[in-house]
Amino acid sequence: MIKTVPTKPFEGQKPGTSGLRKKVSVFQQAYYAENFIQSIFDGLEGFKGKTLVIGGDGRYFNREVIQTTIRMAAANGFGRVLTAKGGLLSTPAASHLIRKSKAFGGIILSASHNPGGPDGDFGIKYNAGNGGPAPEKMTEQFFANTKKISSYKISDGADCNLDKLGTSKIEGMTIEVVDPVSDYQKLMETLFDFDAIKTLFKSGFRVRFDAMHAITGPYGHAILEGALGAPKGSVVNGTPLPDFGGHHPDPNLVHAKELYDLMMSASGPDFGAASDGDGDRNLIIGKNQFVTPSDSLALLAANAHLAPGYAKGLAGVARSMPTSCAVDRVAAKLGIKCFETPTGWKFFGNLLDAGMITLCGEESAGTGSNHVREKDGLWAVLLWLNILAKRQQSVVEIVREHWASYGRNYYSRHDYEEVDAEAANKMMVFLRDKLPNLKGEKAGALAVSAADDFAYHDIVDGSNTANQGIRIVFEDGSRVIYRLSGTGTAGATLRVYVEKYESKNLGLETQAALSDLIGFARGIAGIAERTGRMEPTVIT
Ligand code: G16
Repeated sequence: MIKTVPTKPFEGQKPGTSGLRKKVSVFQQAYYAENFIQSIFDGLEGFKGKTLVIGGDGRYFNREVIQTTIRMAAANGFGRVLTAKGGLLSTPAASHLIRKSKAFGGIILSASHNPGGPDGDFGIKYNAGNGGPAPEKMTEQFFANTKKISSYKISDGADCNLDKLGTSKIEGMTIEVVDPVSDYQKLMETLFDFDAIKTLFKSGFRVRFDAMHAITGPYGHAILEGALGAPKGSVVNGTPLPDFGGHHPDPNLVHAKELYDLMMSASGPDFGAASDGDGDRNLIIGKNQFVTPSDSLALLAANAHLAPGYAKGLAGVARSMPTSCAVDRVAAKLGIKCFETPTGWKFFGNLLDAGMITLCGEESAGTGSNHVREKDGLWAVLLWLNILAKRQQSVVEIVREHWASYGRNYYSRHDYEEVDAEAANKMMVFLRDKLPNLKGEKAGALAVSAADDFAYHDIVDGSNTANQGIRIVFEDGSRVIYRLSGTGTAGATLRVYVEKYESKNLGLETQAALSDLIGFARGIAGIAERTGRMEPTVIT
């Protein structure tokens, strides 16, 4: 039976960079998840009888909200729900399933790289029929709906058996539980030279893929160890756990330190990689060579033609504004366009849909292509393996050759986590006010040539997005950028991005190469005085 349950608005159900993310305890309040899901459905038009994909990264509370979402989808009039065994779908696999099944859209339950478990984070986001995160206009509508919601619709039918593949019904709506990996694997087989990668593994090449007890474990086992023949044990932490084994599933040098240390040791394998909670981010480390996400994007763009799926070349590329300009140099050499978008994968969607770009990426460990409308961690790993198999060189050789021909964009991000939100906001206002007076200011010998608050005009749909980060550009193209994170769940996270281009000095230590710019960034914003923090929490 379908019930209409009275409810009332909750404060602050505003979706951030990637949907609504809050502590599990917040989502566990009565009707909290229901309110947001109903606000999403109320913001959509024309879905009656259509298909909705539902999946999550397996974190604590995933199963409960999947059942709730299924019951609410039935009550609101969807014709079919597609979900995967255990309710587990990586974000890129969900994007693919939406596209392949021509679904109306999808609900993805994840807080991405944020910690899980009862004290961790949870999240809900909506992806549209193109497989990509809902555009700004839609998320604004969802938010507006949360402020006026008075009831939600739900079926009181029984729970769906998520552990058995097959079809069942609730209120006349069909529920199909599918295998989470097989469709995604088939897609990867169309893009990459699996035979070449198999031969690479047969030759003794060794890989370690750290799935961080998150969603990519089953995908890694099936594709890397199964289809491609990497030795068993190449995939570690491959069983998804609701609390990610107590770890923080963020594939960076802090949270994947064990992998990093192994890759820097004499006994390490040839190639190391990791992916995050929901499988859309990637970390790439060669033997003795960490590859920054910005460099990885540039390297993949320069070498993508070596994979069958990209053999015809790239239509164009895109990067988020804070991502280093390394890929711009590759685009210039290839004679293709490079677009600069605000942070957030949703901004790539229109460019991908319009066929204007093939590859895109962000400094926050996300790289992807037109094969889905999300960034894709395992895809990036497979493209790297395809390139390594074809070039028959090590990661370090490929990276060094790249820098030798394009120069090197030294790059680092300094994060100040859980700072007082009011202090952080005030600092951004202070910087914004200071913009007109920054020209000519010096960082060491370098002078500021331009400064703005990044605004984006989407040439596909004509929309404008303002206040996307304070950007200070120096005369040699070096940059200092300030932005407040849109994915944190406690206080504010201030991100300071620092970049310097060098055409000749290619072997410097990164923080040393950037030291003048780092001192400048801290000084003009008054970070210590305003936030009480002398040093960042995380440096990547
Ligand atoms: C999300 C978006 C990314 C974006 C990142 C930024 O990542 O999907 O496109 O780069 O947020 O995070 P922040 O606002 O904290 O800098 P994810 O992996 O958390 O979904």
